[in-house]
Amino acid sequence: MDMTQWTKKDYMGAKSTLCTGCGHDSVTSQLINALFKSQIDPFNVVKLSGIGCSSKTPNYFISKAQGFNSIHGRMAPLATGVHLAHKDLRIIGISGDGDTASIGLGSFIHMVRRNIPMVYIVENNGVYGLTKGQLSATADEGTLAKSGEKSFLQTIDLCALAIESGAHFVARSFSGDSKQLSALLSLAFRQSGMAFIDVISPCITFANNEGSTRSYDYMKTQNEQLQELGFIQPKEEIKVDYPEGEVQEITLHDGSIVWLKKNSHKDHDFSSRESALALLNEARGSKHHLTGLFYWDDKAPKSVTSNMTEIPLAQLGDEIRPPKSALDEILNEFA
Ligand SMILES: Cc1ncc(C[n+]2csc(CCOP(=O)(O)OP(=O)(O)O)c2C)c(N)n1
Ligand code: SF4
Ligand SMILES: [Mg+2]
Repeated sequence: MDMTQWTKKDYMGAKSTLCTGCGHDSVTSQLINALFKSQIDPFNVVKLSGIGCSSKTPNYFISKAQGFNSIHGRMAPLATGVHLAHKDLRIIGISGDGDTASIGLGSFIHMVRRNIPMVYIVENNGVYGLTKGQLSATADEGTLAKSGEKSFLQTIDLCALAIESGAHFVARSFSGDSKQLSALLSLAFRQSGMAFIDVISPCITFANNEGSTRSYDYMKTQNEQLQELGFIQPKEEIKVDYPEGEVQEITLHDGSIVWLKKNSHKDHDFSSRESALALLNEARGSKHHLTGLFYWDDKAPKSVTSNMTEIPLAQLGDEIRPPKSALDEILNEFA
């Protein structure tokens, strides 16, 4: 395929109907950028979601792709089914914190265990935006909802849970950090297994109040980046001025380059599950939102379909039917 076959327009979708300033729209913009830069075949994409403002967003990118807006919390089993039926399709799933961390939690964990190849994005605002801002299970302890309700329960950290459940690529970003988010998305599109990105995405209408730990103001002061992250596509000219020392440069199989400059957590080894979990555990107690690439094992195990036929199940024809001679043989046994 010609590397510049697709234009940015090929990745556009319908006009967003979300509230102006919603973080989810920024995620969509970076998704379109990363898809375009990665020259993903739009006709080979399947967009999946559950229910929520976040789950509406697949409608706002790649109109040319196929899509299925499912029921609340059921994106994970849907993705598993899509992959089983047609393992050659590229799955992009968009979910919300309510969708994934509450009603869909059980199926999410099992989908991660099965390593269903897809890019799984949670647009995490700590509230149920669509149903008027109730606190979700990812709301930080002590955060204040617009209604005045204070969260007193421990938060569910979806990144830690994904690592614990066996994910091989786990990162967190902020919808307002276009550089970090687009680099992480571009990297996620190169993973052969499941790539999980939790994006803190403020709800301007129900979680942008004083006392909320997911408001734009809060994120501006409390976003702590694990590493500075850059991504260079195979045919791009490399003109990044690498700072001296502390830079990890990784060349991927297709020639693209990822560079990571360690920031505050100099000892973090992103290839170590233990190190990633310890880091997330430590961050949970602090007031900061730690963003970056937490865990990446590029030798990901195979997915559930690895031992299946090369031809996608949906395209199997006569191969799955026993030939007439085999049926005759069985019938003759009863003759
Ligand atoms: C089975 C079921 N239970 C409850 C609802 C109501 N409901 C719709 S969206 C939603 C939560 C959405 O929150 P989230 O997934 O975080 O998305 P956001 O709107 O915040 O982006 C709920 C509880 C539903 N649609 N279906
Ligand atoms: S209610 Fe919140 S999450 Fe939903 S579209 Fe508006 S700002 Fe976004
Ligand atoms: Mg939400």
